[in-house]
Amino acid sequence: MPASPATRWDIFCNVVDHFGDIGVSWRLARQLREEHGMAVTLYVDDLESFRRLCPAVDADAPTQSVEDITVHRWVEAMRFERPADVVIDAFGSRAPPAYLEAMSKRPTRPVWINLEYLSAEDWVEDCHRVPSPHPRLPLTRFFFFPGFTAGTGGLLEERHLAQQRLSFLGSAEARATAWSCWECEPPSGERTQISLFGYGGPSVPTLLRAWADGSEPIRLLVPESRVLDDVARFAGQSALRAGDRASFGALDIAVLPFRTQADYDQLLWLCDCNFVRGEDSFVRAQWAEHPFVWNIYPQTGGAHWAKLHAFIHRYGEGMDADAMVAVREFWRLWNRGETSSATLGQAWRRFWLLREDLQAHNAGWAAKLRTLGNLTANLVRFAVERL
Ligand code: TRH
Repeated sequence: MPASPATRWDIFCNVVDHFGDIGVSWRLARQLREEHGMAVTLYVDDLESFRRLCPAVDADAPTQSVEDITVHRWVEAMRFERPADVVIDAFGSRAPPAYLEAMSKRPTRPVWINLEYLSAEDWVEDCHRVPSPHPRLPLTRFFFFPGFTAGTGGLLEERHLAQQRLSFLGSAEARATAWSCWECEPPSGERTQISLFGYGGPSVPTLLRAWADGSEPIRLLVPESRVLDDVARFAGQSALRAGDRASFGALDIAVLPFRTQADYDQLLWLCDCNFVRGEDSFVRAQWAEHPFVWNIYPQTGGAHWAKLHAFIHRYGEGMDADAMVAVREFWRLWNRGETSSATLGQAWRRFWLLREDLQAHNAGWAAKLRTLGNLTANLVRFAVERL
């Protein structure tokens, strides 16, 4: 049920830290524009983070058009245009009071959505699409939750992503081009290719030690990010940067530049195993279908553990019991900051022994997730019903 192309969407994105807030907001904005023909404006308070994953962004421009999306640097004292038909507060962002006042004065009130963080916990279904009236203004904001079940908004996935992945993997030329864009030699011999993106912590050098001492040749590909500090510590260096290479026993390390989201997708498709984090890379690893390891965003008071276990529980449905134990154990140690190389190394070997089972399970898991429809299409349907 496509909305009129004139439908205007404003997305407010306050970058709390890292890249997930803007990563998801940007993906959503592009999909709304490209696949649904919406007129999209993105308000972002940190253009520098945005520029990292989309180099076309000018971090100094107060207003610009990027891929046919209007991007405003969101600063406190700013004048807003007429409020849009649909307004999205992304991940705890709050459209400013002056904008809300203007929304409340529109003859047709905008559809106002609070796009929430991703979680596999049961309570999400109870809160999805729930209205929350503004305490003072005649406005209602609706909670919209991404998720892994039919009672949620689903996950972001571009319409042609699955097909693009298959074409990419079927083309030796496309794969070779991607390796060279990452400034890497294409894989040779039997080396396992692993990508590493995470928050860092003691389990990083611990696992690298286990890999270095192991018998399986591994090439570890690390895009420039926070985890690099721990990789550098393991390598005995004060810092590492894109282009650096190091070898320790069975382990070769290649530090990669941080590239666009589309390039990062290709890296996930190319690697045999992907260590991911947060929200967006975690979802992209699921579309990549290779075995993956999730470094969950750590929350104060340890609230993330319930989230981690809720996901493992859902993802593990239909999984072979041994594989389920191996995933739970290895992910738990990885997130806990395990410092025993013997313990973490053993958990890794158990996990990696089951890689073929995990790969097969992941194909079924991705297919199951696709049946939920994607988050953007679900959001459009929700908004159109209320316009
Ligand atoms: O950066 P993150 O840690 O973001 C987090 C999460 O969203 C978390 O839930 C939230 O609470 C916190 O931010 C504030 O991890 P995430 O979500 O995986 O986002 C990383 C983005 O970076 C993702 O869109 C992929 C992108 N990326 C690139 O575009 N190029 C790259 O080379 C790499 C490594 C990542």
